[in-house]
Amino acid sequence: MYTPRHRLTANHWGVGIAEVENGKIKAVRPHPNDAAPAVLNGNLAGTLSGSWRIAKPSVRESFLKHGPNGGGERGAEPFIEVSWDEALDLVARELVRVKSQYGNEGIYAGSYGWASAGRFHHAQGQLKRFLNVFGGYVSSWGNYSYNAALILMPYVIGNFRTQVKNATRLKTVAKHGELLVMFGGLPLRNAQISGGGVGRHRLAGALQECADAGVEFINISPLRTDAHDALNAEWLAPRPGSDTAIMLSLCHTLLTEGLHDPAFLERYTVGFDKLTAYLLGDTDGVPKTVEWAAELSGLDPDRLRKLARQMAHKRTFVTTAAGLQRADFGEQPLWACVALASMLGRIGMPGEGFGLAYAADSSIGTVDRPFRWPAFPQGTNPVSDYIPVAMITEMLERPGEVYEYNGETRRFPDARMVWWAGGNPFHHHQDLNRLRRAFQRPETVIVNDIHWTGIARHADIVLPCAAPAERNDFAGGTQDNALIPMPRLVDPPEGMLTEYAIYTALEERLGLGDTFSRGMSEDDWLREMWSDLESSAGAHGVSVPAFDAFMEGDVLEFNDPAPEATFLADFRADPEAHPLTTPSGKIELYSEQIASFGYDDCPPHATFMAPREWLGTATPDAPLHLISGQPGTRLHGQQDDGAASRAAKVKDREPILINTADAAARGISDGDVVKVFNTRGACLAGAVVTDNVRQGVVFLWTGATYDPDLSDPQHLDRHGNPNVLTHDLRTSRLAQGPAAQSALVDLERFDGPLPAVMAFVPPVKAS
Ligand SMILES: Nc1nc2c(c(=O)[nH]1)N[C@H]1C(S)=C(S)[C@@H](COP(=O)(O)OP(=O)(O)OC[C@H]3O[C@@H](n4cnc5c(=O)[nH]c(N)nc54)[C@H](O)[C@@H]3O)O[C@H]1N2
Ligand SMILES: Nc1nc2c(c(=O)[nH]1)N[C@H]1C(S)=C(S)[C@@H](COP(=O)(O)OP(=O)(O)OC[C@H]3O[C@@H](n4cnc5c(=O)[nH]c(N)nc54)[C@H](O)[C@@H]3O)O[C@H]1N2
Ligand SMILES: [Mo]
Repeated sequence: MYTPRHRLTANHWGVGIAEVENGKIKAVRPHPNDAAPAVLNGNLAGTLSGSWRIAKPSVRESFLKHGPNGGGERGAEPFIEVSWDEALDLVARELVRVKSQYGNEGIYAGSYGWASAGRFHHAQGQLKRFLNVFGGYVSSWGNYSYNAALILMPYVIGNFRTQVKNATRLKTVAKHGELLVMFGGLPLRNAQISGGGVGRHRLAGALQECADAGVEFINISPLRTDAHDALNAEWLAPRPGSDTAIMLSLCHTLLTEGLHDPAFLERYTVGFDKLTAYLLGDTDGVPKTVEWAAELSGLDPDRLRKLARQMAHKRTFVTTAAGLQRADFGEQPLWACVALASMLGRIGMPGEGFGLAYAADSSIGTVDRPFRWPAFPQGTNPVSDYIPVAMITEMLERPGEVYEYNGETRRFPDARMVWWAGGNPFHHHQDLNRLRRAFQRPETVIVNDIHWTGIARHADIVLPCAAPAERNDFAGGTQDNALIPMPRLVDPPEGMLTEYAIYTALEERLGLGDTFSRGMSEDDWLREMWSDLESSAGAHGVSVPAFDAFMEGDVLEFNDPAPEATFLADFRADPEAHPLTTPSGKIELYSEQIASFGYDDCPPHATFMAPREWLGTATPDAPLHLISGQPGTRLHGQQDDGAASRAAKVKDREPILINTADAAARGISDGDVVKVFNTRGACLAGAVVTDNVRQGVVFLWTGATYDPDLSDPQHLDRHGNPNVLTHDLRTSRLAQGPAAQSALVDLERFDGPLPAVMAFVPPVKAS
């Protein structure tokens, strides 16, 4: 048995030290350097050897018997276990067939998802390199996290990824700031993760420094716990979806009370005149007063007026959570936040201005890496077609039809084969009943996964793969300053392959020579990637240990290249020498380019538009606003059978937060199972009755493994996946981002016989 010299384990949620006994991970202890280790590490023990693990390559019964178009229903049929030879022959046969009938444009492998940390064994990187040498695939663009920001911000203030890298460090807020106003809070729950890995968690410490320095906090969010207790934050609980109105009313107050900064607006922005006309109501007859915003948000108008004055008189930093833009017209709160900060005139000053998506990633606003980490090279994709990532259902429903996106008119590809590795659309996508129907359309669906997740259950061919703790790799977060050894801790279950081994076997079957593997072993690649790192570190005057020493050693930390970064400090110092990458080189409070697209769902300046579903349109049938934020006990749907994830469940169901008054009105007590429903779907969840959530709002975490009861007319999800309830409309035609947070539901106590959760029972036919 393989015994590593030490037992570091890493994933997107940080580093842990594993206790291994008899070839199994018994427990994961926090790394001593990490002051705020993630509870998510608690899921690892057990999840690799539990019943949920995919044991063998498996093929959907009708597909195995009759081939593609051979009938049966994806997601409803059992699987038959087959040998690796059989499974890989089938995959090779389907690849050749689809390519010869439809070309590589017939293969969709956008394959969105978080997969696992690890620079080499990255599921999407492996799949994409393989398909690139096979002639390419239709890809996806953007993400579910902050798609509206990715598309909108280049018009307003510049590339969003650059903003994240250069984000104002919270350290400077502690030093210079006085007031931190947080739209959507800064939940530590979310800051457990950083994409690609995180050496140590810094947000709690950084906020503590602010609190110790006397910074005041205001949490504007339907959920009180979006600011943790140590911050002593004032809690303002608006209706979800009303933030743009709130921000515009703050702008209106600054303007009418002469508290704005005309010199800043003149020098650094364009379009303030157009925004002014809108704020004053010249263009639509509605002045954006605090009374107007109070009506929409449910907040007190006097409190809003006072807030505008506080922000003008104190050194203020404003943050807007990514969750706010995962909603109808999600572009608007981002733009309104920039407008508000521009009117305050303090952008580019240490500890002031604004920041977006803080807490969505542990490292934003706390640290950055000094140079790029090495990556497994993906090569180039000969197929240029792609879809905006959240249009997966529409792509499957409407091949060949046109859609609008970011100023373009595009056509959906005709995907005959779908290949997913390292992501789970039956976790991340909205309106899962509709997705399920759309998923019947492709001829062939291939999925690589570790567990029997929703996507694996909707495949034809399932390729099980080795998990991170079962392979040699190293982690490095895209926004973090640490490289972390990930030595293989335990052997994979017998007969399990790594994805690299899968593609190497396919390359041979398909006669691709060694174009995928270059004839190299996994270890060869790791060493080559390490030597790339030695070069890039060397170019920065940094030396790194030799690969073997690194893998046997501890976390390697580098210095933050800009520990006191202030976003846009250069631009503020000299806007001519450091123009923004926007069309005008300035902050665009009005965008001529967006105006030229003529989208009524994304006007050319920050605009309040009532969400399609929100408390303002609530009906007796759907009176409650459903928020579905990130779960504190796992990453999305990953390791949902792990101890930390299971411990939070109520009678095996995902917990749903219900306000005390809403629960009382329905005769619901803490610990009851409830049925949550609307016209799109229904699920069971476990009631947590609390005053921490605003009245009229219910909060159901994402990530309970999809578990539909197909005998129920609404395909009742027994486990509590909020995406059976969310709508599948986009933020707007500009970004075509997901808008999960705009959904109305109702709920009732579930008094029927409680069905067992079947999510962790493999859908495999006994042989
Ligand atoms: N309602 C609602 N929906 C949401 C959101 C919301 O706020 N509300 N948030 C959205 C956001 S921000 C995001 S980013 C998405 C996240 O959506 P996803 O990233 O799709 O969610 P995960 O559960 O992380 O899916 C990763 C999958 O990869 C598998 N996996 C892990 N490691 C490996 C590996 O090495 N190889 C292979 N082949 N598979 C592996 C896991 O088993 C899991 O099935 O969800 C979105 N969905
Ligand atoms: N533990 C854990 N951490 C995670 C993840 C995970 O799955 N588990 N996922 C990671 C990923 S991929 C991402 S993208 C980030 C996402 O990070 P965020 O997008 O910041 O996270 P959310 O939880 O979706 O939203 C943050 C908060 O916004 C509030 N909110 C929702 N709607 C509104 C609104 O209309 N107005 C106001 N004012 N507030 C609102 C909610 O109360 C919610 O708690 O989290 C990351 N962190
Ligand atoms: Mo995300």
